[in-house]
Amino acid sequence: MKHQLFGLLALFCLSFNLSGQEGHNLLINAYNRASTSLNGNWHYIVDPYENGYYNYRYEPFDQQYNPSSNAYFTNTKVEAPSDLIEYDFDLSDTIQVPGDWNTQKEKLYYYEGTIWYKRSFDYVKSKDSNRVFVYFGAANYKTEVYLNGQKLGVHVGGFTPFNFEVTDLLREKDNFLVVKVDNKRTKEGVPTLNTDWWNYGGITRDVKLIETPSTFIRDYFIHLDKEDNGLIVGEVLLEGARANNQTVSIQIPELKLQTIVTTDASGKAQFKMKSKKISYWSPKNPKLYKVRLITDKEQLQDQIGFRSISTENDNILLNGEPIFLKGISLHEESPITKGRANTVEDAKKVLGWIKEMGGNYVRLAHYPHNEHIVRLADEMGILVWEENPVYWTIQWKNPETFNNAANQLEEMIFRDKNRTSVIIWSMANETPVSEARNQFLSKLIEKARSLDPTRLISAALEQSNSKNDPNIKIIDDPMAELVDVLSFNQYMGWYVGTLDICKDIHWNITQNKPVIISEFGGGAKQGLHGDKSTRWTEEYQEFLYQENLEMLSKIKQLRGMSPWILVDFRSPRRPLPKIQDDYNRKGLISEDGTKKKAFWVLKAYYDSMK
Ligand code: GCB
Repeated sequence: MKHQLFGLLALFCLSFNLSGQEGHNLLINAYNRASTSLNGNWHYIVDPYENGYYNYRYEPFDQQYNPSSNAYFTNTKVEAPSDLIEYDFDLSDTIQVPGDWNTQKEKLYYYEGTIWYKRSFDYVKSKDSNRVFVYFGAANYKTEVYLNGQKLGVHVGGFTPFNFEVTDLLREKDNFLVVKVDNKRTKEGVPTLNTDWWNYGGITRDVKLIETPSTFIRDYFIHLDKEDNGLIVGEVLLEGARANNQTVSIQIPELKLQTIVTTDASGKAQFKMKSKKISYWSPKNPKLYKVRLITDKEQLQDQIGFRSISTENDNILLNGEPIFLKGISLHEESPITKGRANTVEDAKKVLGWIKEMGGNYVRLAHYPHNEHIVRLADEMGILVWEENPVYWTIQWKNPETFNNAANQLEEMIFRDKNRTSVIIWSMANETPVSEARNQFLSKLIEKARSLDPTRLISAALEQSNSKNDPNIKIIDDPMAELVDVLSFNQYMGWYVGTLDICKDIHWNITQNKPVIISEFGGGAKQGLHGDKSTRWTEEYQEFLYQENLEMLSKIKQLRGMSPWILVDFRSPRRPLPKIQDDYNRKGLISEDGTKKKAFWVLKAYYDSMK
């Protein structure tokens, strides 16, 4: 009976999930679909005054019935010698897509504003009745997309994918895709004006055309049942004129599993498959299974692992066993190009360092990173914390800001819900407690749980001093009640006092939950040596790690950590010449890939836990 009830509950949750995601039309598993890459050199025009977007009365061209030929998205060409057109994409410089503009062109290093991109292409569909979508892995921050002079839509948010259908606009020859990307920071944005990372602009991830049948698999979510780890459960959603009453076959050949389901009136179907032979995914056994979804028109393949993740009192349980998360934080910066990362090679390098350090866990801070790294974490057996860019001081009372944050959260969960390595969705980082903020975050948590009831929820919170003794730290943030894992950042010996204070600090954590220290650390310029009380030396940072690890080990609920940070990263808040030179120096590895002394301290700590 209990089992049946859970089954019913699970079904309810599943259908709730799908209806919760009808707001956007993202395609699941864009990574493995039949597609044509539009990566490469695109022409670009730098437009700080948004001259190609607004007329001289500051009215947007794309909202006018007959837009002027000076509207850049029309890509108008001079035809007669007397024509006045003040731009020409094809005579303009080119830039690599994907890629941030700041590190590709010296004059764009500090640029924040609009850049227009244009790429022309021919395209012949493999079947006349097929549909085509243009898919962007990400562009920072606000993107307006036009094909052949028609607006496809707008996307807001710098780190999540979006796609638009182009079936009716596409022609076989001479298509032109024009993309306006604006990375100006705004007060109401997510993130807002103030961050501690470089505001890399541009089309920073892959662009491609995805071709699907007229009715196609738009979404699926496949995972281990929360209650019964011998059961693989899932849901699938078809979209198109013939989405209802269609059969979908789901197969996991290696487990000899196959089930055939029929979609309901809204194109959805749920399924269950039982197996006694599942080899559960874990850092020691990063086993992925080929999963196939087949309709009469389409076949999609994915690689999915099966594991359970839960908490029990102050433990984190992976496949029912307590685990300690030996981690590190990471920004999405390439150790190879030193701009925004977006390649498998970038991901291999940084995740390789984490393995070398004895780690099993990464905090992808402070926004969703590219899909390569999450898929590689699946393969390499590295557990992942993914984070929504709600950072510091968002406009908590602004409903538009909330919708934006909720939308980015939804897109992150949508893209990665089938990635086994992802165990924690983080709602926010270091946000100051207030009634409005509490409501904002509570609503995000509710949303995340409805979209994905299978993973843990957290947020990097802040700590406070206890009333009687400033050396006793507590977590009195009301969000502590709502999260599954209690995480907080602390900077003893760097922003708070010097290193001698670590001996006196204690935490009095009253919540019966596992604790992850989401950040601690301090800066060191690689190659700078001195005594351990001299800031910026490798010795100071080394000592800071020794003292902090000893101090934090006394927290009895400590179940993991992601010190700040694996690699030095660019930040305009860090101008100190000769030391910082635009880099936050809290990395254990310099931007050139050289390890600092503290790397070995953390490695020794993690190795000692084997
Ligand atoms: C923090 C932030 C992180 C900063 C770091 C620092 O608490 O969460 O984004 O980069 O401190 O280095 O100050």
